[in-house]
Amino acid sequence: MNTIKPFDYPIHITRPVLPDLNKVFKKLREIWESKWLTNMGDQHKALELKLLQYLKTKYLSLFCNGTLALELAIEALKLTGEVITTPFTFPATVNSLYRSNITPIFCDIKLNDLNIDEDGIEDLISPKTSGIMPVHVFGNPCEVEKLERIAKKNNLKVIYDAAHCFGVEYKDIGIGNFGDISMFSFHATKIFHTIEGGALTYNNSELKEDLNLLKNFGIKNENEVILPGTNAKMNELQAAIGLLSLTLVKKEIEMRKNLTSIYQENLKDIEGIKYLDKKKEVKHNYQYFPILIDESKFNFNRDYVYEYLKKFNIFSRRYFYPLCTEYRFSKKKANCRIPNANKIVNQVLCLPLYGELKREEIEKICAILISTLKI
Ligand code: T4K
Repeated sequence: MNTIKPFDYPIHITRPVLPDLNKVFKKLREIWESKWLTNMGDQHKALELKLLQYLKTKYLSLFCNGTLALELAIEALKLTGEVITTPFTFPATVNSLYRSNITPIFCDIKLNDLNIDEDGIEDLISPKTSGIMPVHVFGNPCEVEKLERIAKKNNLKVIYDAAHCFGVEYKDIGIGNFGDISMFSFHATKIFHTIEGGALTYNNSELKEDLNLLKNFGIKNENEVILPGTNAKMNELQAAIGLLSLTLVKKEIEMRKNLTSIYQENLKDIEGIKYLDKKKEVKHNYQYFPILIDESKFNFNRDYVYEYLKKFNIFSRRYFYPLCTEYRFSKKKANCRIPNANKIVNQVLCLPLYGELKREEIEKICAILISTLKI
């Protein structure tokens, strides 16, 4: 019988980082006075400049969300046919391919970082392959150098889904510098957010104009519409929230780093529970804290623990269950071999992580998790 009492308030997987409301009012007043609400106004311009510096990238374009940004990246790079990607990701990654009439070809993942297995990619290349879309899962960078070599050798474009990677660096280089384009999500659940929003970063200056056209109906000027673009603009209120949240990111990352080490300390000797190792030469952002529960060593399987935590008012998440290959509209190829992804998808559990959490709350979450061993 467990004697630990449930939390008397819900502990969510995350909570948004919220700027001071007075500062938000001040920004709103500025916007109201300008009477400029969207279509690349002053807030938008200011945020683009700040993010270029923060993310240490050459070029950057803002969008109303990360998913549309991804779709427009695919269009800007003119990807067609097949794109090799991972089955272990949020629906947005592969849905952006389906929505662009591209068939995702699923490559297995690696057990050490849950990212696409770079060594499996070349076997999946066909005459129809136009690109690779790897995901830096949970903010852990893929092996970008290896991917670059594969892409170059096979003349393929690379779009990184860097939705979880705000502020992540590899060898002191902003993660958004790798590949042809990287997509960052600025959704409310991310360490940096604009409520909804996203950005693409890239090194090719020519993409800037194409992306501007694609996100603004293809309008070149008052007399010319030169391509069938859509509306994917970030508005001024979103950009203003971004400018304010950006000042909070450093502290949020610091707090999450401390909280992560409390989790690791409390869970380090528990047989059957593993967490991902810190990668060498990577500046992490501590966006998520995933653990892997191995049923053969731990008392229970991941789903049991997930439900058990709920009884204590703790809302962990099974990101990314189900695998993309299991969606009812998924076009899984008959020879799709993804044993690691099939194994991991039943083991991963993301535990609550956000700066406001207290040491005692994390210790209690761990104690409840460990208490399953005594059932
Ligand atoms: N690629 C990858 C790899 C991604 O993970 C994502 C998004 C994308 C692409 C697409 O980027 P965006 O188009 O979204 O910019 C959430 C987010 O909505 C989603 O952005 C994110 N990945 C995904 C991993 O997490 P859900 O379905 O888990 O959201 P939801 O509503 O269940 O929220 C999770 C928890 O967060 C809630 O239980 C409580 C807390 N929460 C949430 C919201 C919205 C709050 O406290 N306040 C809030 O306003 O997808």
